[in-house]
Amino acid sequence: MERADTSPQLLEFEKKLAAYHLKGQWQVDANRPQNALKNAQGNLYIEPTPSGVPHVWRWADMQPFLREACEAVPASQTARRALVFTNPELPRGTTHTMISTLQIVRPGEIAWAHRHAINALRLAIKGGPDVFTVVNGRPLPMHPYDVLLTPGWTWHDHHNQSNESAVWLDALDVPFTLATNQQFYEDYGDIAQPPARSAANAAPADEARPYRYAWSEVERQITAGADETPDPARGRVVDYVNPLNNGPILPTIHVYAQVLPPGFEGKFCRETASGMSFVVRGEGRTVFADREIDWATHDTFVTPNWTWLRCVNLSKSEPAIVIHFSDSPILKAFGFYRREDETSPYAPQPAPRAAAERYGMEPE
Ligand code: 1HN
Repeated sequence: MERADTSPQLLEFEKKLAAYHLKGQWQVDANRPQNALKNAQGNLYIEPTPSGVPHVWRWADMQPFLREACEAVPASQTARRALVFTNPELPRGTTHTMISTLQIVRPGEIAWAHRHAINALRLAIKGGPDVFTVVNGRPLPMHPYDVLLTPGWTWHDHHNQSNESAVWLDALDVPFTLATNQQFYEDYGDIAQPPARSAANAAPADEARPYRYAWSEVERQITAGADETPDPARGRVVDYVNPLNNGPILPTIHVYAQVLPPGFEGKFCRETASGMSFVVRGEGRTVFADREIDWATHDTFVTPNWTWLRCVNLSKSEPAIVIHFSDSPILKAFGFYRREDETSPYAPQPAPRAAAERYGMEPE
């Protein structure tokens, strides 16, 4: 932004400040991004600019890449054979705080043991009893849609002792870890942890804390709540909860399953949290102010922070189930979290098609 009315005296003063590694706040204000919203005086942010854009990575497109990754990337080459979903409008990351990656482990392979400050979880897509992750010495099976946690600084190695490739979605707080400059990392040394856990590796609350959230249990909760009224924006929500504190299952990432009933047409909402959504089953659409994203089973899509959206189940007969990863715990920890619903004066107006349907008109 051009600065108006800059007197020679002010410029001289700023030069003097610079020699002492000082800057006036008035100078900092002048360096905001062009698209940031300003107050009437044009000199303050009034709300966040979304980081990155909505985008979908389609399962149908990913499958050949996973196959090719197995040929092109030998297990010895990398700790993890994982494809990083990179937001088209961000220098790194799926959102500005989180990444998700699609990982494949071939029969007989071990993704070697390591630990890092990064908090991470896995959502199994193709797995079974012979696919497992060892977390701080505890082997945990990865059945389809199970969620496994590797909280920061827990040792973890992944094993595939089945006859088919195992595939899962990772969700990690990598960009947040980098932004706060906390990227500690350590190799275990051996390729895998010994079967019996070592007390030296255990975090204090380790025994009590679950590292595995079985899909069978989430499905049970979904069925048990079938009669509950859906939230107007998100559908029916089943939160994943840490039983030790009733909080989110990772310090930085909250997970919930969304069930959109057949024909569900959600209301617009926006929140300061950014998110990544994995489609367990069904076909739907997420409507943003400037675009629509259609999604289907096993697709992953990103919902940037402070972005108006509403979700639609395109099927009139089947529910759609989506697992959502949100960075809301980071925001809630510091009182930053905000949400607005469709009653906000800033909410997008209904699309012409919806308006036409509502008033029984023909769309133009
Ligand atoms: C990681 O440790 C895993 O443990 C997967 O499976 C993806 C992406 C970035 C940094 C560490 C894993 C990762 C990762």
